[in-house]
Amino acid sequence: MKNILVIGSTGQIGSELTMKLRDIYGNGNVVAGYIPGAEPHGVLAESGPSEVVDITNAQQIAHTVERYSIDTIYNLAALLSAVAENKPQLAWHIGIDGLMNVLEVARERHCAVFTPSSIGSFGPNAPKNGTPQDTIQQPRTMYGVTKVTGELLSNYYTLKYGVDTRSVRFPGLISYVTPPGGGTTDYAVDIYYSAVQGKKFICPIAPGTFMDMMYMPDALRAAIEIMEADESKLRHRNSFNIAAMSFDPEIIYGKIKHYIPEFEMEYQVDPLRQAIAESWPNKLDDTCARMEWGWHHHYDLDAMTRDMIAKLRERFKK
Ligand code: AKB
Repeated sequence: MKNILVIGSTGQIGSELTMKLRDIYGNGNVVAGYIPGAEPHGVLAESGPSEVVDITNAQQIAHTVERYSIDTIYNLAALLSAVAENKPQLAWHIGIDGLMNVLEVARERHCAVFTPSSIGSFGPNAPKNGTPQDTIQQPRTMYGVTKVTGELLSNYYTLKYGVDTRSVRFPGLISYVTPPGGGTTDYAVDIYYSAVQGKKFICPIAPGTFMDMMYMPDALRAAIEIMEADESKLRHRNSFNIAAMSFDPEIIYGKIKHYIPEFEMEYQVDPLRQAIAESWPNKLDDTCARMEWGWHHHYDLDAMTRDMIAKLRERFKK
C-alpha cells in the first residue's frame, strides 16, 4: 500500500488527482498538500488528511513525509506558461528550487517522485509534427526552461542517488472540474464554458495554431500508470511524450458547433499566448510511452466534447 503526498493538491490537476488516488489507495493514505490561501474545500478537505506544504519550504515537505510515512510524492506545484512569462523568477523558484527540495527529501527518505513536464519543454527548433521522444529541447519560455531543467534534474537524481523519478509531458489539459490558471492552452477549456453558458467565445489563439490536448481522465490515468509501471521495462523516465488529440481553434469550434449550432466565436489574439503556442509542437509522437508502459488514450475530440458539454450542462443546468 502506498502512502502518497500530493503537493499542489488544490490546483487544476491536483484537485482531481488527489481524489482519484484516494479512490485507489485509500482516503487515509493520500495527503493533500496545499499552500495558505489555496486550502482544500468540500470533498477534498473532508475525505482525507491535508497539510500545509509549501514546495519552497523543505522543512514542511520533510515533516509531512516523516509524519505520514510517505513513499510517493506527486509534485504538482508550478506556474503555468503565460503566468510564468510574467513572473520568471518566481516560476524558477517554485519549479526548480522547489523541485530540488522535493528531490532532496525523496533522496533522504526513499520516496518515488512524479513531477509533470509539458509540451512546453520543446521550443521552435524541435520538429513540429510527430515531435519525437528524444529530440532538441530549446524552449524560449521560462515555463519551458523550468520543465527541461526539471526533467534533467530528476534524471540526475535517479542516476546519482537511485531516486525513483518518473514523469510525462502533459499536453493542454481539459476538464470541467477545476479551471486552469494562466496557461497557453486554457482557451480549449474556456471555449466549452462559453458554449454551454450561451456566450460568444473570444478566442486568444489564432486559427491554424495546432497544439496537443488531452481530457483530464486520461491525464490522471497517465500520472498513476507511469508510477505503477514495471521499472525494468522503462528505457526513459523524465519525461515521456503522451498524446491524445491535436487541434486548432477552428477544429474545436466546429466540433462544439456540431452539438450547439448557435454557438459563436470571434478572434482577439493575445500576442503573448500566441507567441508561446507557435513555439510549441503541433503534435507529439508518444510511441515510447505506448511501448514501454502501455500508454493509450481513451478520449478523442468527439468523446471529450460530448462529455464536457454534458457535465457543464449539468453544472449550469442548461
Ligand atoms: C500551459 O498551457 O501552460 C499548460 C501546458 C501545456 O503545460 N497547460
